[in-house]
Amino acid sequence: MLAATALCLSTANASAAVVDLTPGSGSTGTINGATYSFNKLRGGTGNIQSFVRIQATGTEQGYNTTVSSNSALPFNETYGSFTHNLQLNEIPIIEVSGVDYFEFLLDVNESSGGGNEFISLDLVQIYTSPTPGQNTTNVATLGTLRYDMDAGPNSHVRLDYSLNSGSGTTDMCLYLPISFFAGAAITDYVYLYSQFGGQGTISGQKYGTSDGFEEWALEVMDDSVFLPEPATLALFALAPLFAIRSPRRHA
Ligand SMILES: [Ca+2]
Ligand SMILES: [Ca+2]
Ligand SMILES: [Ca+2]
Repeated sequence: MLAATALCLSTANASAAVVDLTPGSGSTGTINGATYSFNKLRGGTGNIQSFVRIQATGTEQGYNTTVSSNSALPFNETYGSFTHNLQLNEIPIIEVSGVDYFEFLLDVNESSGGGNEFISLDLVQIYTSPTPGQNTTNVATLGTLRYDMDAGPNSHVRLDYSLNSGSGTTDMCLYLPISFFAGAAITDYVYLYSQFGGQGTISGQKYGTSDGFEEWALEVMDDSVFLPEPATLALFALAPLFAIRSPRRHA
């Protein structure tokens, strides 16, 4: 399983990708096998459930975890019920053209006008681990790296808050093939680490961070599918089957 993951990452794009979502509807792009899209790949609306909020001025970074106090948060996360642990079997799965993806939503909040509405998403790394509640600042030790936007060249995504202004409206959707998680237990904890604001000002567009929090969320609909979806079980081999029978093994 480790060999398969390494192969997946090593065969990724050879050149840096800039996914520009600032044109709005219809904008989309792929970085290292993950799709960053302005629009949802599947219609409908459901219950949006935040799992991490990140806020700082200029640049910011952070990942989802559950800790006991604000001071225990590793980076620029916002303390409270909107920042917490997440398990693999809590993430909705979307099937597009025969490929199953985990779907993550991003809602950004920036100042409007003067170019401040722009914001860059500079890094996404996703780890899985049997251990919840981690708060290390050494992100590479969080667990098994499942996805790295910057594996190979340094890529980023450009966003414009003013296209979907307001808290609770989705500005970007991230789709990760569930095959990236092969060999994980379905109860493994998922850490989504992201960085924003690193592009600074480009042609008057101020990609640095301002105003309110950036929020990663899941959208759960009445008919959402989660692991262990029968069609996906083969990918997860023996580990998930064991986890299903012993869900508290890693608790
Ligand atoms: Ca900005
Ligand atoms: Ca980057
Ligand atoms: Ca912001």
